[in-house]
Amino acid sequence: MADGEDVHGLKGVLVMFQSCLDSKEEILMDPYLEGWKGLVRFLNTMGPIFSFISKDAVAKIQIMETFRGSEQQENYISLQAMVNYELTNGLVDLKQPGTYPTSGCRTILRLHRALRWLHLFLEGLRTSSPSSKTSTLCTDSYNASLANYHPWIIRKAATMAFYALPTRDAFLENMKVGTTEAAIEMLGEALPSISRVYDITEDLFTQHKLLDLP
Ligand code: 1Q0
Repeated sequence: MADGEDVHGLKGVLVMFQSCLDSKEEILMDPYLEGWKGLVRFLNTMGPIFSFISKDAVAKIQIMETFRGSEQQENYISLQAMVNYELTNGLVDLKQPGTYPTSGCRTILRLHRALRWLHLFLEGLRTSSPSSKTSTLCTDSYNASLANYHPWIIRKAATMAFYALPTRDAFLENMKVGTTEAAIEMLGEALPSISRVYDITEDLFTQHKLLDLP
């Protein structure tokens, strides 16, 4: 990260996703997890009503950090290395939950699905009109992505919580990049890298038939 860049603003977080991609277009685990940690910090500023969401995200980040701190850390240096290592060694429950409820592959798959929500939501925010409601933007992006993988009770709790979201202008201001216009411009610059990370992961998981891991 360049000197003087604010890691606490949304820009710093989105830049993390940009720096995930190495020269071979593999996704590096550490900046990927840093990106998620930054997003969780944002979520935590929005009030306790979102804590059931941030707790789940934190639990998943911790699973991955434990792999990165273990003797197998090199096998988790990138998403590609992880898929290769876990599949070669039979460390993933492919059809039903069993011996490996916290495999890296199934854990990253959950975050990967949430990244789709994030992209849709921020893109919605970027292209919204000043009178748009964040709860509607958030519900629409959730219904078009993550909701498809959640049981009714979680969908209900999530959509209720969305009513407590800050307004569009407060959101754009919380990004800490200056004016509303500057925040919108920043989103336009940063969103393509989120989409790139999403697409590469989607291809990787499709190629190895990992998109439905229990
Ligand atoms: C801004 C509002 C945040 C809305 C987040 C949308 C996601 C709703 C997800 C509801 C998840 C409920 C908790 C449990 C879910 C698990 O069952 C599920 C599956 O895991 P498993 O192990 O049971 O198979 N887990 C997931 O689907 C993962 C969910 C991770 C969500 C991570 C969300 C991180 C949010 C970041 C907020 C970013 C705000 C950015 C904008 C800032 C602008 C100033």
